[in-house]
Amino acid sequence: MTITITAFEKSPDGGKGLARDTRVRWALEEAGLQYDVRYLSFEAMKESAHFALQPFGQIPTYEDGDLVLFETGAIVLHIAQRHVGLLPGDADARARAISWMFAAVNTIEPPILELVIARFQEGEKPWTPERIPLIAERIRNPLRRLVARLGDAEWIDGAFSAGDLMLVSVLLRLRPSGILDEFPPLAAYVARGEARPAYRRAFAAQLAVNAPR
Ligand code: GTB
Repeated sequence: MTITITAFEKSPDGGKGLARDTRVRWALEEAGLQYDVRYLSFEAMKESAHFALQPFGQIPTYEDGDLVLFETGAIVLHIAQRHVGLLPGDADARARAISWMFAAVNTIEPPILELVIARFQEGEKPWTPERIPLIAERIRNPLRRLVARLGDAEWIDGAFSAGDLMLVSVLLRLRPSGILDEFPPLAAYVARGEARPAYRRAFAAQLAVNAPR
């Protein structure tokens, strides 16, 4: 049975790898799994056939036989739990790697998402110029702690894991704002993630369908 994921027919980022199918592609590549992609228009994402797979009408989804999953954190965790390469064998180290996955989507990503919304969906609102520095500070606070925790290590807790995959995937969304470059150790951490062959294959696959022509 071939795994099928969904992705934007045309990602608004033009292939910069910022849409969330990239992190799922990356996990699949790290695990050495083949997959197909069903590309969806914005209209198709809001049709009942897609709501049946993703209750909020979003991408990505993951289908493997009768199993249908949504939420990138859950999809990456599913892949990581069933295949070698993304979670340590030691039970405690595995639990810690999963903590970092949750930290990525639950602590680090929410203010990043707020910034994207403030800049691109609420850019014309009168309060936005005052709000953006407040959001930026809410982004920087956990990043300062992340720098302290990472120290000189290559990855966040021992060998590369799904925790790093999710952290890097979330942090790279900060690049367009310039905030990532305010934290050189994190910029280098993201670059290490992006240099992995599996990430490069995932990035190239999404670029192939999204690059401006
Ligand atoms: N919590 C869910 C998950 O992690 O799976 C969130 C999924 C989600 O936000 N999906 C977005 C989506 O389907 C695409 S990835 N949006 C359409 C909609 O909600 O109607 C978010 C995204 C979109 C575009 C860019 N970009 O162009 O830079 C970056 C990230």
